[in-house]
Amino acid sequence: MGFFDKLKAGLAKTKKAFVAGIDAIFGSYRDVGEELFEELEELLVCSDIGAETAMEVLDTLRDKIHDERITNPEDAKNALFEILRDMIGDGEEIVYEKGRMTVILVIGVNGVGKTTSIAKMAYDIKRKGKKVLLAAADTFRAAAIDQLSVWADRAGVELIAQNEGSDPAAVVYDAAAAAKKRGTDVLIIDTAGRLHNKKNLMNELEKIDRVVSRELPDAIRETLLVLDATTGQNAVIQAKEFKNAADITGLVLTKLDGTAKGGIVISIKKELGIPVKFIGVGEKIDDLQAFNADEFVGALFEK
Ligand SMILES: Nc1nc2c(ncn2[C@@H]2O[C@H](COP(=O)(O)OP(=O)(O)O)[C@@H](O)[C@H]2O)c(=O)[nH]1
Ligand SMILES: [Mg+2]
Repeated sequence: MGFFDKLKAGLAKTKKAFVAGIDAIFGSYRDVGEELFEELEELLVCSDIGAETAMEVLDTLRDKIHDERITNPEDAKNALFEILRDMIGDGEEIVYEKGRMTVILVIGVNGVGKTTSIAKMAYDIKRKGKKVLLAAADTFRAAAIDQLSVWADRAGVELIAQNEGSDPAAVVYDAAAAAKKRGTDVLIIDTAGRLHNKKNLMNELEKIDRVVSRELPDAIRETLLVLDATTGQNAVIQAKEFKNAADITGLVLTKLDGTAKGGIVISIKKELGIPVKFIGVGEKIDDLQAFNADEFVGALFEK
């Protein structure tokens, strides 16, 4: 399956729940009046863009309909899609520079898809001819280290790990040293998501951050927060917590293929002020895509 088809297939459930609902509403009225707006309000407020964003979208749509003197529902629907498109913002890419290492720290709660996303990223970056090294800084469970190791093999990249229970910052220290020695282009750090409280999480991430800053002072830094799209607005709440603990530079939104809640992509940048950089559309190694707003909108809204 090609890239765009995979995206389309991944968004099929969201399309069915969200876009089909919009289509049905605009298709069932002859003019753009209060009744249509009431139905639309109900759909948007109950969708995963969140109530606040939904109201803002509706206000903007009313203004646009007024300013552009839109009278037929088909034009109004296209105006709505334009508003949603603008809200998504543009995707931002990870920065790579020749001769300069990029360090990607990957954070997020347990089970959201950190390890799998790291493997997918590593696979893609390696295919582009760059040298990738993984650091297994989720040291809570031996299984987590094993899992990353299996994925590293699949992606064909090297891994730095220590034993279960070792200090994550020590793993990162080892990885930084190895990366320098081996001429690594991209170092990706897997972290644990099961830290008991916010203070703990903050300390852990700060410690890792200090090690990277000290050992790799010239590196380009990225901190990606992984969010599980199937959790809808809860993902937004999680992100707000993590924002207090780290300088997040981008989001990875996983499991879009398994959910009708893909509408979250529309509001997430507005709500958090952080761009979505990758989306996960399946469990296989090539099922992570750099986020591109136009492609996303195309896959979601086009027939
Ligand atoms: N369907 C689907 N499953 C995913 C995706 N990303 C991750 N998963 C699954 O989510 C589960 C947890 O992933 P894992 O990487 O171990 O999460 P971690 O605890 O954050 O490291 C695994 O079963 C993955 O296969 C995705 O984009 N789509
Ligand atoms: Mg993991």
